[in-house]
Amino acid sequence: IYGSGQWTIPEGYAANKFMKGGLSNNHIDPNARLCMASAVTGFLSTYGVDEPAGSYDDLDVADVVILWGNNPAEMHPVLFSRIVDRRNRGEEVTLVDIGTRRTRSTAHCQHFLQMKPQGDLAIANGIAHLLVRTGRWNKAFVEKHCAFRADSEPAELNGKAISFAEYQAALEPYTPEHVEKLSGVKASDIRMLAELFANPSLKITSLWCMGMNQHTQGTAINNLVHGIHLLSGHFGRPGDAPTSLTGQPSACGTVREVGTLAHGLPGGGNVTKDKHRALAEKNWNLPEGRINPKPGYHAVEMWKRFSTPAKDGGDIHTIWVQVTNPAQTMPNLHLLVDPGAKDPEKFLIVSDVYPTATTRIADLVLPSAMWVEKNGMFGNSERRTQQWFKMVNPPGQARDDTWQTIAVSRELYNRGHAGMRDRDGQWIFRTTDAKGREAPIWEFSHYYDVNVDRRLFEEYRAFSKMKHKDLAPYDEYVATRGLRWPVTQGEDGTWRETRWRFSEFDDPYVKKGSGIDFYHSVTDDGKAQVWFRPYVPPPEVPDGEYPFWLCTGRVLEHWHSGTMTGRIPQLRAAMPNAYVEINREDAAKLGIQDGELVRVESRRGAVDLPAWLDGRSSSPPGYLFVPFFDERVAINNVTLHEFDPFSKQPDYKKCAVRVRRIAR
Ligand SMILES: Nc1nc2c(c(=O)[nH]1)N[C@H]1C(S)=C(S)[C@@H](COP(=O)(O)OP(=O)(O)OC[C@H]3O[C@@H](n4cnc5c(=O)[nH]c(N)nc54)[C@H](O)[C@@H]3O)O[C@H]1N2
Ligand SMILES: Nc1nc2c(c(=O)[nH]1)N[C@H]1C(S)=C(S)[C@@H](COP(=O)(O)OP(=O)(O)OC[C@H]3O[C@@H](n4cnc5c(=O)[nH]c(N)nc54)[C@H](O)[C@@H]3O)O[C@H]1N2
Ligand SMILES: [Mo]
Repeated sequence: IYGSGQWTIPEGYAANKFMKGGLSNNHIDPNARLCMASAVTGFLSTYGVDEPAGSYDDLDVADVVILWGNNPAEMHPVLFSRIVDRRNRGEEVTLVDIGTRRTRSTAHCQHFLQMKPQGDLAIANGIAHLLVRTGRWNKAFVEKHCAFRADSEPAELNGKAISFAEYQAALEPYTPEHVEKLSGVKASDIRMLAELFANPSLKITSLWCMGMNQHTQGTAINNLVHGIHLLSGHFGRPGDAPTSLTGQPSACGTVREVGTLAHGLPGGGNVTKDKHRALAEKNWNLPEGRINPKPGYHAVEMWKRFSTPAKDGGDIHTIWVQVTNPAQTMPNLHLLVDPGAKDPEKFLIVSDVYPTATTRIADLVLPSAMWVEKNGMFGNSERRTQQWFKMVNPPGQARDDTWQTIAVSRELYNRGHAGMRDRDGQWIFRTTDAKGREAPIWEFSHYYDVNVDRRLFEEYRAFSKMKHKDLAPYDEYVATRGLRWPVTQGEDGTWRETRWRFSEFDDPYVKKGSGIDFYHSVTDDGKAQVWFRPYVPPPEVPDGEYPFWLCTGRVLEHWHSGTMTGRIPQLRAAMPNAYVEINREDAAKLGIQDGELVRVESRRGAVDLPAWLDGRSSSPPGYLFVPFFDERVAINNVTLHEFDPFSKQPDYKKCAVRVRRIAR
């Protein structure tokens, strides 16, 4: 199964249980591998547990907000308004934009630091270097709450412990002048950033999204940004937080918490750990040993093996795609999901609400109900779980994704598949009504006789205590606008959410008197890890043949592959087609006019599209940007699929291309 951060929590939970608990098959991975995987490995190796400690409340009180290569004016517009609107109320907030191009977000920032791709690694090390060299790191905080770490041989996610002296020595070369050479950001701006972090009276929030995660050093740069917050003590007070922003509505809730990654189990479990498999087998009432201890293939590997003929080792024969459009959004499409053709020996099932690049090459299309046409739950960036009820009926034969999974499971059960039975011989999705009778939820006409979401969520909730991600009962979410975990019950029976995790004043799991307690520490001593990670150059760098950098990403009007937003006339009219953002100087040199059709070509593929000069955003000379929403312009034929060694997340933000006019 290739799933999604746009799955509802019950959808992902049902698919995960069906695969890992039913079929003993761990080959289930979501599109969030392309999106949040590096944030996950960053949190795990820093704090021992996934997801941000802070919350959106930080944005109401921070004095400084730093954007590490993201464009929230277009990608998180509501949240970004929440920050900049503070200025209308007479509040001061300093915004710093570190990016490879000027965007609509830049226009609201006091500082714009133009960096080279991957320069972020050098910048973060430059800040740490200055804090240490000038003796202005937060010694009390570090002494009490931090330990130091660096890469191990062979490389493992948790690396090896190092001393402060070793950390200091490793940072030695990252002087502001050296960092300027590596990153392109002026030495004076590196000093300016270090001054901000050295000032204990400021409250600083860092925000990031795909610039840091879609990175072959994605885990490393996540570690480094957490590291400067920890080193300077800008952590754990309202307004002081390193906060990774999530892209999809439920990449946190469904992927990271429900554990729908190829190694995951609900509640933050890992299939390789005996204790975690045992807990899942107990909660699911499965015979011992049902869950396979070997992680399945991550997204890139899964698609490579699907696109490779069986005789050449392509051992994935069937993929069921739910709520995602890989024939447009996987990288290096010629290699991974050729949108033009599919091996006829292989079988592709696609659940979607509209015709897409992926349904076009599918062997079987399952029409699906959209969010307003079904019950659902999502979990967002700030650990908030939310619930909604269906508002309208789905048209025609469109069905809930959860129902599709359950109906297939039931059919396998009917045919005697042993995996669809629990330890007592009962169907793994057995659901009873208020009178205790089995509800025939495998028949769509009876699916809403009971609330299947509530039934699945209550089962799932039993996993949430393992990593202190405690969830409230389903009905609590019906009564609120959502609750941020851990949600704990007071003596009076009421449920209380947590806004600042690991901070004693707000998190009930923090040891009393400790102030801050990283209670899932990888070193089991309540400490977080401050990492040293070196600057490493990007995987592909422009040369004489392919002299330009290409960055890809998004625009305000469209959602990813545009299957939904492209069908809304106003949005289509506002942003009708993809374009290449090119600097006026480069355009003049190449004789390219605004709006003229050009070819953008890498070692992997080429696309033709119009040039846009002085558009809403601007790239410096030598840099291009192309959005990926337009199905007719398969820019992912051009992008790289090189990925981070720990997170397996590919880099869509930088590769080498050439651009030229198309002769007419
Ligand atoms: N309107 C709209 N909003 C969306 C989405 C959408 O499709 N449409 N999608 C959602 C999803 S799932 C996601 S993941 C988010 C993405 O949200 P963002 O990450 O904010 O947006 P992108 O356009 O993917 O990222 C482009 C930025 O990457 C930066 N970048 C390039 N190279 C580097 C580098 O080497 N290092 C660093 N640090 N930065 C670099 C550039 O400065 C560039 O502006 O948006 C979410 N919001
Ligand atoms: N070049 C480039 N490529 C990228 C990225 C990039 O920055 N650059 N970013 C990557 C990232 S961060 C992400 S998150 C991915 C996103 O990539 P995808 O997930 O592939 O893109 P979407 O367009 O969101 O696809 C969601 C699909 O689900 C369908 N759908 C909507 N609602 C439902 C439903 O309720 N049920 C079902 N069954 N289907 C539904 C939609 O019609 C759509 O086809 O793209 C990745 N690809
Ligand atoms: Mo994403």
